[in-house]
Amino acid sequence: MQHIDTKSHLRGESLYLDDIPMVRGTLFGVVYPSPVAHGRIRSLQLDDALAMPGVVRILTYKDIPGRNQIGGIVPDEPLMAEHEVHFHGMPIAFVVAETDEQARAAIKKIQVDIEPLPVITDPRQAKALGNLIVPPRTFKIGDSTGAFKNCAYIASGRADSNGQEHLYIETQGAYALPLEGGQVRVYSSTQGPTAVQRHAADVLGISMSQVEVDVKRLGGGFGGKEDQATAWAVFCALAAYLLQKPVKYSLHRMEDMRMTGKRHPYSSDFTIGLDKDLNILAYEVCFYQNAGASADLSPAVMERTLFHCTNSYYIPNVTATAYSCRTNLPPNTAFRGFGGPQGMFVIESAIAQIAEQIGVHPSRIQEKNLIRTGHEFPYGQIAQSQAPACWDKACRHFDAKRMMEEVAQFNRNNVLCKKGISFMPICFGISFTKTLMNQARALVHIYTDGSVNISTGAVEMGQGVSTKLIQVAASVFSLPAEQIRINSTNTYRIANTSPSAASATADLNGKAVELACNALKGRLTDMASRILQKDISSIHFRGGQVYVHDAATELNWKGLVQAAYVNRISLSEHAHYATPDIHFDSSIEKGHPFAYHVYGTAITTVTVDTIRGTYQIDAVKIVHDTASSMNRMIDKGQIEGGLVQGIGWMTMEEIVFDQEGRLRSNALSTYKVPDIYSVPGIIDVEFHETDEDNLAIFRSKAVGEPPLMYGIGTYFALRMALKAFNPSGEIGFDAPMTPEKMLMGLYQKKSS
Ligand code: LUZ
Ligand code: MOS
Repeated sequence: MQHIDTKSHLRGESLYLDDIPMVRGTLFGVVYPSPVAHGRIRSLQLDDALAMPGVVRILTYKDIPGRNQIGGIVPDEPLMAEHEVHFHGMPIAFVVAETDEQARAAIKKIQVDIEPLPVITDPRQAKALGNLIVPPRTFKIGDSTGAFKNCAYIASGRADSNGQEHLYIETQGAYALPLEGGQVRVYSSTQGPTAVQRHAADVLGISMSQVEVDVKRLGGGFGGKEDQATAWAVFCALAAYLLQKPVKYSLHRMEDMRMTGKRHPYSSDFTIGLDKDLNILAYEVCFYQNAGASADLSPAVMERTLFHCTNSYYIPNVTATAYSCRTNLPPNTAFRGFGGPQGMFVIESAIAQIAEQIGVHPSRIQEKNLIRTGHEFPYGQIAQSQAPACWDKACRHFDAKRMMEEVAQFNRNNVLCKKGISFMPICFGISFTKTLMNQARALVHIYTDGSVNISTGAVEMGQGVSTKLIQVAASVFSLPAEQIRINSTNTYRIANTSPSAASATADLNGKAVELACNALKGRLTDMASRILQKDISSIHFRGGQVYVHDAATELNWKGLVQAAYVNRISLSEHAHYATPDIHFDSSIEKGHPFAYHVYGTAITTVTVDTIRGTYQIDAVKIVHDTASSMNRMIDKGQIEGGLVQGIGWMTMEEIVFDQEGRLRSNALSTYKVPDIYSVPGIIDVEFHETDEDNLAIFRSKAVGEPPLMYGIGTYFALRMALKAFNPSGEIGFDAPMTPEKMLMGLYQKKSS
């Protein structure tokens, strides 16, 4: 089935937040952001701004009727600064005017006097000062200290990975309307409608039952709207509530880039130990996460870093510690992979380092240590592994041996260009790491004309979840997809939703839809059995027709639905799904947190221009563990898109903050994302299809985040090419590998 939005996207007819027809009298809000990264507010001068044409009101924290607080996990994030500012871009005031332009002109007239405080942007420095968001956590299996004594090879080092701007095409924004009786309706470009509802209620000092949040679709989220869509929505809700007028705020790109958090940069130290047969015996790692100025989702992101610190490998002795460090950057947040990629980058760096030391290709070590079914992850879950199967299939299907030989031969024959090849196995756990979040609900109505209408907590952000949900209903009812519609995501229809995140949205909401549809189907089957005077077990639905065994009857879907209505049988169902069998005990850091894992292997080849430091990615060849894909076209799109986003993070996307905590890479002129010219020449995706029994919807494994981590392979392929030119250069592990860094590395001399 084609993505249901294909036609409307192509024709520009899909509706986003900015396309919602505006009600007469709508006002426009703009945030006044802090001009410094850290300081004490001495005075705030609003009079000049208030005198500007069209300005209706300027809100500060003093206008908040409820709590000035939007922290999701830790209550450490005010909606608007009170006496201190903690990052450049932190909201101080909200200007409301008759037009967007007037509001934007007015913020230029606001004057704030801030006594500067020291600005910290480095997580190690923050840790040294004791500035932690939450206490550190350690995952431990075996005895790493003892195991190092039995190692033939040991390597230590440091690995750094930078942040990443989400760059959803649709910027953040919201539109709020006052309703009667102190209620508000908020249209928000959010992955988490319930988070918006909860915080809006809290800030306004009203109940959640008074806040309706509605989401049609997003023009991309990537995690950037899991937690950080909330502020803008709450600003609009607050202004609409106080002024009793509709209020809209749609962020400009540079505002969005400056004020919102990004993927967490990490700085990490590792030690890895191998026996003489290249078995990894021990691994110790310490992660310094740059959380930014408040917690946001950082503790959860840090947790997932620990879960994925051994990537796709079995290591019997591991000690992994993570610090979430408070700095004066915008609070960093969820980004596709959610800390997992950062953890995986470090173990891959460790393997690359020790491979260099031993003088083998890293793939020898990687292959040798792939996790197998029955092996235990450091957090206690026992693997049901497709890692060796994906690796072997990739080697066979793409003839990895020949690819390796071709690279070696090319490098023997060329000086001006060098090639590199890397292998990147992935392993990603599916479920929110916070067990309670793994629940979802669906509401399914069948109308008397036979048409079907579905509501769930899933947010469509381009990933195709709506299409998959329709597939679920169409399959259970055996109806053509056109007969099934999917509603906007709305907190009045579906309550207490988890955000659309963690790659789990289709699984959780799909299972709820399946349960609801099966309940309805049961009632309709019963009805058909009474009408046709046949045994229930003989009744089947096929293509909108009722069958008895294999014979079509006179009764069709619509007739059956009408009969059910006449007989006063409910044609609506609300179902609840909660992932079974998952649990985690954080007091011992052990459990079974994931419904299942997704595996895969990417083989990447690159060519580096050794004069210029520029490079191209020749090919990325992937075997991806889909189990039984329910939509190959959508899944392939996620795999290709995830890969390219991961490559961007590892190669060209370079976030730069200056010493004062100001974002210098604050526009598309200074922050480069992959375009059609920089994507791999070849992307070859082979589905690893199995009929393995799993907890995925229709056994079709989650696909949202895992493919991003294939992009890490590009970093290491580039490094191999660099080393082919300059074997003795000590270049460290510091992503992204921009062409500039590549050039420096190519001509770097060994220091000694
Ligand atoms: N969000 C979240 C996530 O709240 N918990 C998670 O475990 C998660 N994992 C991936 C992406 N978003
Ligand atoms: Mo996400 S990083 O699954 O919002």
